Amino acid sequence: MGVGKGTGNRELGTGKPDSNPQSLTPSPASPSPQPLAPSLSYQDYVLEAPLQKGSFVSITLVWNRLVELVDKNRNDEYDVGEDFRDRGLNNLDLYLMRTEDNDIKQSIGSSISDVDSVEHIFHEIPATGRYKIRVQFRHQANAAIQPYALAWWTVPAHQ
Ligand SMILES: [Ca+2]
Ligand SMILES: [Ca+2]
Repeated sequence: MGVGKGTGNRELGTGKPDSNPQSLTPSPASPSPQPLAPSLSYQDYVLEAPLQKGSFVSITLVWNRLVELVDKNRNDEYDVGEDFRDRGLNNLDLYLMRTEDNDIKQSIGSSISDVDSVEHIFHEIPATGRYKIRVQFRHQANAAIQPYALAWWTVPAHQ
C-alpha cells in the first residue's frame, strides 16, 4: 500500500499495487507535477483507476511562502542583525472533479483558503467513476512560477 505523490518538477512516485483484491491500492495520476505559472492557471492530474463509490479520498497540496534576505552588507549570506522580507504567499487552490468536467463549479470537493500555504481535501466519492485532481493558480502575490507538492490517497473501484 502506498500513496501517489509528486513534488515540484520531479517524477511521480507510485506505490506498488497489492495482490490482494480486497486491499487498498494507490491510484497514481499523470502527468507529473510542474510549477504553476499564471499563464497556465491550472494543472489537472487524472487518476488512473476509477474510484469506488462510498470510499474516501485524501488530497494535500503544500507550497512555500516567499521570503527574501535583506542582505545589508551584500555578501549573499545571512549575518547577525540582517532580516528577512515577507514577499507574501501565492494563492493556490485544490479541487476534486469528475474527469469529464472542466468547470470548478461542478467540483466534488474543494479547498480554497485565501491565506494558507496548505490545501486539503478529505471527501467521500459519490459514484464509482473516473476523477481528477486540479491545482489552480488563483492569485499571484510574488513570483510568476509557483512550485508545489501534491500527495493523494484513494481507493480504486472493485474489480
Ligand atoms: Ca549579509
Ligand atoms: Ca488557496
